[in-house]
Amino acid sequence: MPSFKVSLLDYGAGNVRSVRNAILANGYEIEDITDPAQIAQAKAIIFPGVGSFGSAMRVLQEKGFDGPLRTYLSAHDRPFLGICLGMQTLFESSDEHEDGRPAIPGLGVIPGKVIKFDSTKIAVPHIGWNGRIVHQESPVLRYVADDEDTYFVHSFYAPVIEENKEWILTTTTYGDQPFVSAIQRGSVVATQFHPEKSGSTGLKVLQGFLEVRIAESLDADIKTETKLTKRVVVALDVRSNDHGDLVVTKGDQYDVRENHKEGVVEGRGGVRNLGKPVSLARRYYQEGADEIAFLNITSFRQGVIEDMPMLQVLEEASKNIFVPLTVGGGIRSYTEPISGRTWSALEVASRYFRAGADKVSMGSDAVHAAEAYVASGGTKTGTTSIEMISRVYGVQAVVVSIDPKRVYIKSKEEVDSKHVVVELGDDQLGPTGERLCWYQCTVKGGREARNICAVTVCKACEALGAGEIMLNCIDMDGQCNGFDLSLMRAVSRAVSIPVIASSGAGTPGHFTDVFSKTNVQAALAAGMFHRREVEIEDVKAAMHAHGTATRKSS
Ligand code: 1PR
Repeated sequence: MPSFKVSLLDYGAGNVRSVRNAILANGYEIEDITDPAQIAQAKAIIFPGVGSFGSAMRVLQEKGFDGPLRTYLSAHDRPFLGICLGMQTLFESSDEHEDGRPAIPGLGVIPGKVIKFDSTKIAVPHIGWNGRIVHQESPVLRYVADDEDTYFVHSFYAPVIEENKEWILTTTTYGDQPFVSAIQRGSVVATQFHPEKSGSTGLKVLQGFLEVRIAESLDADIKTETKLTKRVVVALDVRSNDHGDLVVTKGDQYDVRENHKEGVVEGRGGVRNLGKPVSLARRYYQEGADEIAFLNITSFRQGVIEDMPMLQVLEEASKNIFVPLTVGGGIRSYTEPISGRTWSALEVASRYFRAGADKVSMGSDAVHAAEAYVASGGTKTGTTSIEMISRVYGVQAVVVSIDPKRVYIKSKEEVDSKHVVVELGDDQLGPTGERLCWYQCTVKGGREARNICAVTVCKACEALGAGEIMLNCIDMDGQCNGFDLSLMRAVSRAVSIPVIASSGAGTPGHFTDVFSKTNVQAALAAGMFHRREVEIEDVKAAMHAHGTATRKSS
């Protein structure tokens, strides 16, 4: 049993539950730093930065943590692990400011300024599993093989410059941009990637850190490149069945009821039950899923805060699933019918982040926000859920999940000129041979169609501060005929944030298709994995054989 407790610097801005769980999984106890005086006494500090650089530094200053931290870090001989923003705050400054507030300098331990990736060249944020080039012999990485990927999610990065070379432990390449992905000097370590979200690889990094010894620092020497892998995401559509049990279900074009007579409700079959959310998610983590999404598909019927089971699902799942968890369904402002108490979308999201979610995904609310944004000629009010949540938790924490369906047309003139019309492939023609369609957005789980197209919604949501698009397609959902490549192409060309292709996967080849024929960064499947028709390792093997970068599951 380790002889010391790990001191966790949790300044209350987001999900540090996973970091806690990862420390516990390594067999260490945790002590929270709530008073600046604890910093000097700490045996090892872990600082998981969450939110934006400006807000993190402001909170550190307000709580009086910044001075003691600088002292703790100054001799490089006290164990410290900064994670993500916790690494960036070690630099002198950042281009990431809080809206309307003056720039705040960083802790200034490492020379250099943190800057933003160029979204005209690559999708921003950099989200997903990528490798690293090791520049120092370090005990922190002693249990990790060179080809094991780790999970990144960030829009800003620390460039490699002459002045910080002696700090560099690893670098990583995104597009053709190398950046600092980990630093170490003595016992001070920090990673741009998230060990707590990097599966068993991340747990081994934590283990290495907690056993840290002083490493020799070497000059950085950039030799080669790493590659962001394409992610395989599993979605669990969750709802109560007719007996009130929370189950993972799966629809055909969003209809989740069996067609047979057993358990008939209102003349229709019962809700398909494909398993329990937490145990199924655990299975997918162990089998190598790069990310897991829980979608509460009936949340429009009830408030999410009343929906305690989903919060419990997140709490349980995050105990031993160390890859990113997204939760969607009902992320919007909400008034409780009996008490009249109103929850803002930000408060709802905060509950989920505290329960263990890394990202929240918004469906209906995002479509309504996009409609208002377009109607106002592109004015941001600062009050939409997307804006409020991304301001506090960062754009990378805000996913927009939309549910479009095709509207076939014979010619562009038939349709409002504001809709983006897409040409269909020969195998995708409409019922009477239509070669064109527009993708109409829906809300309430596909029940209500809106007069706005998917491309417009995605562009508007990006402008409002969404960091990623989960792009479903009702026509393809559950059909196992492959992703809607026309839709994926149209949206991934129109936005510069990452797109997750969803709906329709039935074979490993569907993944290699969508990755080779469109610019999406991730692809999601549900039914084929739930029914065990295809295993995650089959998908990854096909991607590997096809030359698509994929994370080796460790
Ligand atoms: O509108 O913010 O409350 O969010 C509701 C969320 O629930 C949205 O993300 C919406 O997509 C989802 N949702 C609502 N109703 C359904 C339904 O199926 N009846 N599920 C639903 C959407 C889409 C994917 C599905 C893929 C892959 N499901 O999650 O898993 O299509 O399936 P496949 O691989 O089997 O083809 P809000």
